[in-house]
Amino acid sequence: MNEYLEILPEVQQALNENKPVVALESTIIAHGMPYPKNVETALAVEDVIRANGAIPATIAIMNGKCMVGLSKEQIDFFGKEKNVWKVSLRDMPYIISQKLLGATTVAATMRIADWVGIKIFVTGGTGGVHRGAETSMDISADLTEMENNSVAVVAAGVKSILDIGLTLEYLETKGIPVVTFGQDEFPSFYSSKSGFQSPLRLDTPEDIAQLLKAKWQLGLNGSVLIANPVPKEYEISADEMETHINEALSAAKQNQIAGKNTTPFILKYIADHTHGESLEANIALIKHNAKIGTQIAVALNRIND
Ligand code: PSU
Ligand code: MN
Repeated sequence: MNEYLEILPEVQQALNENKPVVALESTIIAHGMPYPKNVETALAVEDVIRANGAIPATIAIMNGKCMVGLSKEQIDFFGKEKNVWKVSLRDMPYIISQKLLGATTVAATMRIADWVGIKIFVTGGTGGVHRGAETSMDISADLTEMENNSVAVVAAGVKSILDIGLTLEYLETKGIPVVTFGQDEFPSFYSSKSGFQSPLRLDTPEDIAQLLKAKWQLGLNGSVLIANPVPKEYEISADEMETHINEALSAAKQNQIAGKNTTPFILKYIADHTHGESLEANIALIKHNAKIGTQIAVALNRIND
């Protein structure tokens, strides 16, 4: 395994000393936001994690290795470079053996984080069950991966480009707790509302850390989806987003977008058609997730000592 892993010294030291480490994905850098906002955001998110008492580890693939922790220069490189694959689990062996550049999705990032013992992973939004999945069978490997390893994910819910109801059903089937931080309703990324009740609610990072400790000590392996609503001042109403989402979905259909291109196409379409408003919300919510996620990582570290 070591043959395929490269851990940044700062991250390795934190792991050795049992200090809290928070994982970050790189698909959001390479495919989720335009340059230079993507790089600025990735670096700002790392700063939030440090300011709250943990070490950030942005994960990506290069030179045949899973990189756990990137330097500022490497983050800038991934943000600028055009030739970066979006790498989910099925793509990993190809990208690694061919020594290509890979930005890791939630699924691939979680798997790599799990290998090195990182317990908390922060992102913007995860994949899920797509609208129309009953005929397309498009269910993100992010969900199957949540069943397979014990890394908790902090996200602002799932975007309503997905079928939120089916996504919650799927998570229930797989035994994955879904906990919303500080409110009863499950959030939908741009909006704190989704029309769906959150299966669980907790109001402090300490309580969430206690839930994680109990789950894993009970031998209930698998992830926990921690939903952290977008800060109020950046929220875009679910009704307003619905119009953009429907347009994006029909554009995807017209352009015969399928498979792994579906999510990036829809995300880009929405970003292009909401005049930057959605990008600002996206940046604000991921920083907020980094803050709450780090507080959970620090609390978990304390109670596990
Ligand atoms: N949803 C978002 N922003 C993102 C993604 C999803 O709101 O950046 C990215 C993440 O990297 C996620 C991936 O893991 O898309 C899911 O892709 P797919 O639906 O093809 O599994
Ligand atoms: Mn898919």
